[in-house]
Amino acid sequence: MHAVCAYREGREAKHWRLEDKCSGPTGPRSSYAGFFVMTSLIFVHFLLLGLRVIDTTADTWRRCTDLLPLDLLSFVLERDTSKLAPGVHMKQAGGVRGVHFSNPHTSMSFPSSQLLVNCDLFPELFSIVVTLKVTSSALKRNEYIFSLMEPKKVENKGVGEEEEENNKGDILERNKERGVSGERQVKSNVQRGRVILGLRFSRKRLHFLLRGHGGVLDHWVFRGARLADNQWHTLVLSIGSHHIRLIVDCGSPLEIVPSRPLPSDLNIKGSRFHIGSRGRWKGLYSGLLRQLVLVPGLDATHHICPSSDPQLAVLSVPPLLLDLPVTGREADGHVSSYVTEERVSVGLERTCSELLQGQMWFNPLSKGLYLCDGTMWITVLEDHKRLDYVSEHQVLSTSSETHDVEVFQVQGLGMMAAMAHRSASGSALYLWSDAGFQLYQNISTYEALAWRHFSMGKKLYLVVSNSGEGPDKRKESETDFSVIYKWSKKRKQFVRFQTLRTHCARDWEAFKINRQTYLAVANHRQGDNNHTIDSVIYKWNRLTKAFEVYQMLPTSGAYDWEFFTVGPYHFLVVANAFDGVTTSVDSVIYVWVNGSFQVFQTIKTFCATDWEMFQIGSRVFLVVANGHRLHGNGPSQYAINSTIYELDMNGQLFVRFQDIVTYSAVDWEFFSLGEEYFLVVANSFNGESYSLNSVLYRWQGYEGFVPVHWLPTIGCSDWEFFSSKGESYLIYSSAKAPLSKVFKLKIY
Ligand SMILES: [Ca+2]
Ligand SMILES: [Ca+2]
Ligand SMILES: [Ca+2]
Repeated sequence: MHAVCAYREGREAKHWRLEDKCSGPTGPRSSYAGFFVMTSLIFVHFLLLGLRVIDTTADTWRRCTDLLPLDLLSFVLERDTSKLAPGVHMKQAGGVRGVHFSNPHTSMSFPSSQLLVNCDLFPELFSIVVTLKVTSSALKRNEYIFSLMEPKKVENKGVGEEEEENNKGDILERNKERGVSGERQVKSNVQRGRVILGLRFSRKRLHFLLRGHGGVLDHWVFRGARLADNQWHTLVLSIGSHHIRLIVDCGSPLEIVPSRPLPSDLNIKGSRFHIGSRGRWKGLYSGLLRQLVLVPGLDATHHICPSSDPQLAVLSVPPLLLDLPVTGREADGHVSSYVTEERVSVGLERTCSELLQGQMWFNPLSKGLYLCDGTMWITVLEDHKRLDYVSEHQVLSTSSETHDVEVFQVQGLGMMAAMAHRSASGSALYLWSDAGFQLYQNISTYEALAWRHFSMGKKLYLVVSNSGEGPDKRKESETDFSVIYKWSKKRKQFVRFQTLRTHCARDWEAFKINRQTYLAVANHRQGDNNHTIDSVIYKWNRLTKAFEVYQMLPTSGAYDWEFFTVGPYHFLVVANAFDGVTTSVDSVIYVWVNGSFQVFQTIKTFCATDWEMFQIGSRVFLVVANGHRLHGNGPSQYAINSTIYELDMNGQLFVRFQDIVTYSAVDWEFFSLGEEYFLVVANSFNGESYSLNSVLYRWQGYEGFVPVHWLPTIGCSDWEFFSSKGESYLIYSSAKAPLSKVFKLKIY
């Protein structure tokens, strides 16, 4: 039989679709919440006065600066590793892989704000690295390698971009007279949006397009580049305010000096990247594309050239295009250079596995050279101190699928992981050793959903929530409960301590306020379909030596509690997933006032499954994992924004800081390595497949988080970060396969 909670999810899905058309959250309830926001805000206004104030300047345009190289091709191809996007095909030429586009599919397009986050002005200096193979059919057409398009507008724009197709001179600069005179191109009742920036082929020539002063699209043509010869080529195009320089296959540069400086205020707000097209059939790139990297803020030439294989010089190539078959290129007669090249890969990131044992990796940005020993990269040479990479450390077979992992330290014994296993055969505790996690203790659970550890004094406890059927298929009321276990130093085991009645509890949170210990349970659902129920705060009673009900808080399909403290103030946030009708419900931030939690702020969420609080310097952030969204009777939407909020001390509110597209996200994990900050998201489902990448994001300062690693996962249910003996690790659990994986993180 299915788990009670998991099984009902299927039923819920149908149910939601049926009832979603009726109504959303009702008016009275919203204003009720609003009332509390108002009153508590006035109160908290005074509370927060003593806190440090953040200087927020929201009115000026922000320039995108200090960014890492942005691998545009990986960004679109790595969203789902289980299959290629429609309209994208992997092809091989000369033993080298590239992708071919058969239609301008939307999956090859994304808002620029996903990579250039929280900034509006394109970097003044940047470079573009492309490895491509142009086919002969490109010779007569205009084909876009990539484009950055303005948001769609309905109004008539008149003068501006059009199909500039004439080419005068070897290197033609500023073909603008056509834009000004507007002779052939005034066909633009622009509904499709205009090119802001683009790289395209037409008639054997490479064109660089940039929307410049006065909204006119300037374009520059590199005529002598000789790219259309059916061979692989790697281009580095470097753009500064006074130069546009093209280097082909690490050869001598072709340079254009614009007659006036390029615009420094290129506004990209609302724009979209299109890879291999400009978002429509006309202009679709017909050749093969292997590498496409945007490098903001610097000329990447010296990171790539000189190269032992200049036609295929690498800054960053999508993983699925990397595995070259051993045969193929030998036919080119470069056996010796082939061997050299294959033993030393070049690029931004790579996972070291048994397959790559003995392989060297040169990272051109850090100028570091590494050797794969079968599990991790050993440093051979290094010139830079901020590199990081992720390698698979352990694949842990578990007795069943897992809903949650909890990692904690047991004094005198070591690091432990408690896993909430789905099967009725129970859950397991694992003990960490250098080889990884080993089974330590089995604990009877009934379709466990969540574990949480906490301590009181020197005593260690664990609490687990059960949701399902017992071994005798008893009624759920007999198995829908949570159990607290206490660590016995004598027996070196966890032993049963207290039982609490819960309702398909999705999460336990433990915290202390004024040296009192509290537990908060997220009751997800009672009975078959009752989601608007109370979740409960329990308080430890020192006299009775038990947890007792302290406060009830109304929740809607609660999935997660997150407790945190800012200065002297204590916050508790609930992730509300579903109210019986819709997933579009308010999640609530509570603040501790006079001995109880009161509403501080409500935030609209979409099947919220997790909140994670983190601090960077004095800044306080909260990120929500949004699971999915419903549109009327239509199918659920799983690719939706999860949002990072920042506490604005002036407004005493959490305000939107950054949206990140996630795929049925179920967990966020924040951690720091050295002086760098990371977030990893558990993407669990994209509407079709459970095999998809979880994504690791790195804090880029002002701009927020940008994706830096894609970690393949199956039905990812949880990420946890931990460190041991100076090494840092991430573990993920799978709700769809009986395995968990430990990854090792490295930073220099
Ligand atoms: Ca966990
Ligand atoms: Ca959480
Ligand atoms: Ca987690």
